[in-house]
Amino acid sequence: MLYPQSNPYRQACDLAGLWDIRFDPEERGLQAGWQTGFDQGRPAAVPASWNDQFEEGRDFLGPAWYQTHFFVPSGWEGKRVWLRFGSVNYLAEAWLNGHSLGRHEGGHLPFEFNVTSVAEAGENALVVRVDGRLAHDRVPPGNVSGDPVDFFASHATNYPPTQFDFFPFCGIHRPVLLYAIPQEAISDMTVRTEIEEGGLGRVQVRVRCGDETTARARVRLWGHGSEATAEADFSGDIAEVELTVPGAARWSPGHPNLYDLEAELIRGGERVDAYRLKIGIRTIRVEGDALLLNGEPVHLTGFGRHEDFPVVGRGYLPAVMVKDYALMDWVGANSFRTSHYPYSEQMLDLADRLGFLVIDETPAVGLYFREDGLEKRQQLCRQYVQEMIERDKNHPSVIMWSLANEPHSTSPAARAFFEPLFAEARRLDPTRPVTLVSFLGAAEDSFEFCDVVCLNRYLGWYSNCGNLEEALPLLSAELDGLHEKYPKPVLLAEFGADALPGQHAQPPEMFSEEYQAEMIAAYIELLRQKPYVVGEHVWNLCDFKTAQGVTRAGALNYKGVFTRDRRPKLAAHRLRSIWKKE
Ligand code: BDP
Repeated sequence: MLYPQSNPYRQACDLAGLWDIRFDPEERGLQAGWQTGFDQGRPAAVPASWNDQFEEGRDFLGPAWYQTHFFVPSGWEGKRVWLRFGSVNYLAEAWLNGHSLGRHEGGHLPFEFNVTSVAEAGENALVVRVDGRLAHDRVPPGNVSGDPVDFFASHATNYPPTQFDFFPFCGIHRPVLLYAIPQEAISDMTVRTEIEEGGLGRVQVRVRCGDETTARARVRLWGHGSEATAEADFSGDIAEVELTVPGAARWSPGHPNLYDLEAELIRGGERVDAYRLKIGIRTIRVEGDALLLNGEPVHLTGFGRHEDFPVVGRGYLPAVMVKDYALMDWVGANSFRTSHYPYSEQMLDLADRLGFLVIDETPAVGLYFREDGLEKRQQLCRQYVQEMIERDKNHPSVIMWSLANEPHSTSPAARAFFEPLFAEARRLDPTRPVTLVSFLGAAEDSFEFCDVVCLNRYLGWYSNCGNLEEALPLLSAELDGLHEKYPKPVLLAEFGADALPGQHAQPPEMFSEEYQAEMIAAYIELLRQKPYVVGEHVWNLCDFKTAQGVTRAGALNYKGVFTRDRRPKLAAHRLRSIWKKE
């Protein structure tokens, strides 16, 4: 899915601002006809989570209704007009001027509606109903079954009852864009790159047009002293070209070289549409125990993280995004995982530009495999894989797809659940490794399908508490055993300890900044002795908001090496001294 952009053929406008919101705990809105608009709305910021904007909104998960009004800009007559939502958590249903536009399930991924026939020349009323409630047949699911078999003991009594360790923020979380495209328009582009020996870059571009077309596609690439152009007719709605770039400037974390690439639609010698992308020429593959970027082994240093900040919750906040890259750079990270859902498009644009490697993860966290609702959960997971790959396939920064985090099962059902998802991911994108992230023996059968074995381990924290001497040999033996069974590269995708900022202890003990720093450093030292380990991702970059529960003081997870307001703990300095040396 292409992000809306403005150029002589396309225009986009952002509907961000103060919308009206009305909570509907008794679910009267649909019957009362709020679809056409409602009274007694209060101002609410969009994009942002609603939870920390209102006293009674904190633990309210919906449904809530949003409304706003807008005018379609002049000059859009004769164009196709679309309305695009970057992310609404969790279930969204929208109406424009009382006409139903449709619904979308799942936060963190975009969806859009063609509103050409329902948008008015005058003022337009947009209404969105958002339902973020937790349910067993939603993904991620809630602990609603009440059956302790279904969830971690530690999350069993959470409030709100999540089946995952982060706050279930609700609302319109990313930009809502109204945009216009020509009647005949480019609807998708897929870019794949290869580098031949001798440094010749090959850039394959597949252009899709909204409908079958007799127009021609022209693709131009420029940058780093090169220029290339190719043209092709469409066959049906697809046109494919290949461009070659001698001596290509490869994209990598140290050298995030980007090229400009523009596809144009040409009819009778005239340009009728154009779309521009930034692309990077690079390859990524797994060979034996190594992860190869541009043919060279790469070792991942970095974090699992969250989109989370006080007051805005999970809302898009560009300044924090920029700050987080500055912190990751300062500490010497070269990568991160979008735990536990795809992040904003802008986050990936910056990763391309600043040179970070990204493991892009679907929102399938805390999955469980009881029969009840299983089919629906699987169908949602499939949808997420498709939507994520469609959205993010052209980013050079994205080096791997993660299909789930910590599925809760050792049952055979997990295997049957994941096998088709891996196949789907590989069908959609044969160029990137695919993985899922496992924990404590669960779903490890599915490692068979993974290109890289990714796992989360907390020995010295949740087990062998405070005793690293005991924990480390166990971890070491476990990693060796796992690698023997699955001879593939291994990434430790999470490890870490909670540290209360300002808490100190010598000798180090749990919850002190010293213990967190010691534990992280000791893990890294151990991992570096294993030639098959291709990376270390500390959990977490920053402290983040969780549901309330006995293991989460102040409803925060304190495993950040930075605080929630982005101040370094001792561990950040320690990491910097390790990673920056390299
Ligand atoms: C892991 C989860 C992560 C949690 C972390 C923790 O993947 O979401 O926040 O544990 O307990 O199991 O801190």
